[in-house]
Amino acid sequence: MAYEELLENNGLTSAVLSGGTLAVHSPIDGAEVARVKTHTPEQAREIIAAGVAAFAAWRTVPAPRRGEFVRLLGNELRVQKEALASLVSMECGKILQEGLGEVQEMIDICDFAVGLSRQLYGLTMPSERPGHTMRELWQPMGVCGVISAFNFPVAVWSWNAALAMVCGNSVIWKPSEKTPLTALAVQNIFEKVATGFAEAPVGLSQILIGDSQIGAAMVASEDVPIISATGSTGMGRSVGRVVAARFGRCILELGGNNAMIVTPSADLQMALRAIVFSAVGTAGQRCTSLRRIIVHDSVYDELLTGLRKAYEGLAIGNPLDPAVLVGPLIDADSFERMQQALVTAVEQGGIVSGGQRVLAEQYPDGYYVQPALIEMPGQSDIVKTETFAPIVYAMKYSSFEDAVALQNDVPQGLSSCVFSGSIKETEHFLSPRGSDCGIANVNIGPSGAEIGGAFGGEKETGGGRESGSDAWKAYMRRQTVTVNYSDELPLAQGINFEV
Ligand code: UN1
Repeated sequence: MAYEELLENNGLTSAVLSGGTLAVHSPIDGAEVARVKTHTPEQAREIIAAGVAAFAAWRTVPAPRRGEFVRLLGNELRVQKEALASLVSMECGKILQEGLGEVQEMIDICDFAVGLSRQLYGLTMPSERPGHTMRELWQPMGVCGVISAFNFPVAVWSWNAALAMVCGNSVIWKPSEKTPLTALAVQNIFEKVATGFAEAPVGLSQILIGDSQIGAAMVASEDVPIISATGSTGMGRSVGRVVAARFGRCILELGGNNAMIVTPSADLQMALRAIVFSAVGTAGQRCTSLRRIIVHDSVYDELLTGLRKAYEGLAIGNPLDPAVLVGPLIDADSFERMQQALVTAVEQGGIVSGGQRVLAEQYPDGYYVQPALIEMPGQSDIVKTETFAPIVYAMKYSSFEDAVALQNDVPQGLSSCVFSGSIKETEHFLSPRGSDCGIANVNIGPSGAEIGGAFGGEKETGGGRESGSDAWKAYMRRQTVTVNYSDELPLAQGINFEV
């Protein structure tokens, strides 16, 4: 399908896109697909002001009505699922199956948020004073700024926006400069739903398009009490500092360096399938991608032989072709960083298979690679570094304690997993002496989390949690309330203070 048709199916006609300056390229072939208009600093201020005004109205709409709005948004996403997923594939290069999965995650979080809109529960607690009650209220916060990365160009917005909106907040979304088209497509869907919903104020969710300076204006603004940022650890470090300096709240979802431990009792066929999906899926460009395998000596050769074979048979190519499993890297810079990592790995004792560019004749400006499998003598610096590409480092272990220590001995702490048939090993992995990550899986890979659980990780991953469980609490402020319905004024702790 021609790119123009993909755009038009998402309401992005040439009239909508004309006059812009931000060039958007498809990683499929490097072709310039569109030029998108960017916002000026003045417009960024107006957008923030509109977000503040929208919040003032939205917070008074009852939460279940806010949920009804999100329900309608989920329904519209169902209608647009194929069209939006194809655009996601075209703009960020993930295969269509994964594009469809990404839009499904949006639908799932909308469903979750609808139920949540009737369950923003606070606790009640007994007061120590006679004739008093105590309870907690969860109140809306204000504007929630969302910064998203190219690799999940639409789902990350929805994990934040669906929760933020049922919690009574307004939203401003700064998408990656590499993927503004999918953001505009989502904004079209949002506006269609908002136009038909009387209580939805203008500016309930807006987009802010531009470079990191435009993002910085939002990050620095005292009118944006929550910043939820997904991306590199470097980005998170600078965003986190600025937000902390103004006592704002950050939800950071940064780099991962996710490992799998494969023990002697593991189902090796299952482990192999999980490794391939999580290491080469999205061309290794998920924050949850598998980057390290820590394999017991006794099964190492068998597993590696199987993996090499599976890697040789991988279908690499146009992500819109249903037979393809591995699409392109996002751009030339990403390819260069991958090649540099391969060189460094060899310097540090690694033995590399794969990693080379493929399909260069067919796509001179598209960066397709054979996923790399690198055997490492130990966990050297390059293994501790997140390279956003399909590279998996393989290391051996002999004692399970050592394997867990190796898995934890990296700066990042997002996702982790163990393949084992031994309850002693799997429970050790899930114990306080086990994985130090935000996500710890048994007999499944580190990527592809469901929205029902809280998503995020520790250490350099930033500590934030999005999506399911009680992650919604990060989008609200907790208010402790004490009411005196008696005729006396007793003081807590039995203090006597007669005036
Ligand atoms: C990301 O790469 O930023 O668990 C998020 C997963 C997806 C989310 C990835 N549900 O792989």
